[in-house]
Amino acid sequence: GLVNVVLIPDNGTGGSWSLKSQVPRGPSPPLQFHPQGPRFSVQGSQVASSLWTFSFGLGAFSGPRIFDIRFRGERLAYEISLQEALAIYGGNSPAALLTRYIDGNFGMGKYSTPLTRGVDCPYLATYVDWHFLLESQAPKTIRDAICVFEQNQDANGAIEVRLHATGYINSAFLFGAARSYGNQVGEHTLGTVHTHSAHFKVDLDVAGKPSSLAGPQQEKTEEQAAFPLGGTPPRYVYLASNHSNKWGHPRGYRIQMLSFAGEPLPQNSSMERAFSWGRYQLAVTRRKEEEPSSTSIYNLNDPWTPTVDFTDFINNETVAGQDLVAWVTAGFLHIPHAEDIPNTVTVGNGVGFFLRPYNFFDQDPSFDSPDSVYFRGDQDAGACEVNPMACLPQAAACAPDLPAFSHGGFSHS
Ligand SMILES: [Cu+2]
Repeated sequence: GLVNVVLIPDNGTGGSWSLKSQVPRGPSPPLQFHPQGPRFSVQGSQVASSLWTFSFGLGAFSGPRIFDIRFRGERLAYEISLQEALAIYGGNSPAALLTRYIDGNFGMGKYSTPLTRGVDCPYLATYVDWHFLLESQAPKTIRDAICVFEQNQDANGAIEVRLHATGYINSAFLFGAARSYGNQVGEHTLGTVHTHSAHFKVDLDVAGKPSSLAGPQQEKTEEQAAFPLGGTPPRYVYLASNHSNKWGHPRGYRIQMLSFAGEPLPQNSSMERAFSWGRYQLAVTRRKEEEPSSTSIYNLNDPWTPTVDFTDFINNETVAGQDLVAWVTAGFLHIPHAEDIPNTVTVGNGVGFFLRPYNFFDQDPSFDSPDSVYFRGDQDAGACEVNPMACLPQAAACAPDLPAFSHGGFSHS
């Protein structure tokens, strides 16, 4: 037969894939800084502020995770961690339609790269190196792998977990009926349709106690506490301790999801069990030492007989009054379009969930926040003693003393 050869010129930094700007530089962007110094500290892997404390880390394969999350000294969660990220592609060529990334196998920690100061995180964020020992006799370091900064210190006791997709899209050579599987985004390039799904472990310890499922539905078994994608989402789900607030309601934390995920593959696909967690928007199971993770790094090597099949966690065991773990799926459909070139933007491509106090307190705890601003009509709002905002022009009169820019390089392990 005949092969149609198309020559793609290498235009270097002039190519459509290049991130090198072709326009002159403009004025500097706004800068976040702390007029009276940072209000949190980072020591080793511990973060502490006046309201929140937690430990953080990076799983070499599973990625970001935080532990022992406390609000005003009271523990809310033992662990909140990413478990897996998945992308399933379609297309009109074998290479495109067989592409299925199960990122934990590659290593979401291992493939971290140094964050760029002032670009990936605020300039004055605290940047923390990550050390790891993997596939080597000597430890390695990824500089500035994690950043910590105060953006919105939730004095109301809420925690937000959010994941954004960005970077270069997976694309395919454009031919035939390609446009049925995405958009043309370059001269010979099809941006291929795909799903993004991520799975999170949420091991709540509401008020330091093992937490049980509560809410209008009062589920009885793990089976009943698993909510399939496409089914009616639970409008109110919260985990509660057996202690009550002042008003006699169980002290709880509500899980509020923000996701547009669909089922990654139909359940009759022979590979689907490798990421069967994708069947559920939320599942609540009993906490077990032998069920530490909803996936395995080996699931990509043998998706037909996966090492960990999440559906095995869900059986007829009762969840009432037990120590429970919530497993949350967040994702969205991505049909790449012209604006995904050269890189997918983070804006609008974020999904995740909130953990919000639900009768956990006797009233909104931000009422006790030292950040509160309160003045009356008969007061001078321009006086620093009356209104803390009026102190800022003085406190923030000098430009901050910024650390010199340095960069940790482009390597990943
Ligand atoms: Cu995508």
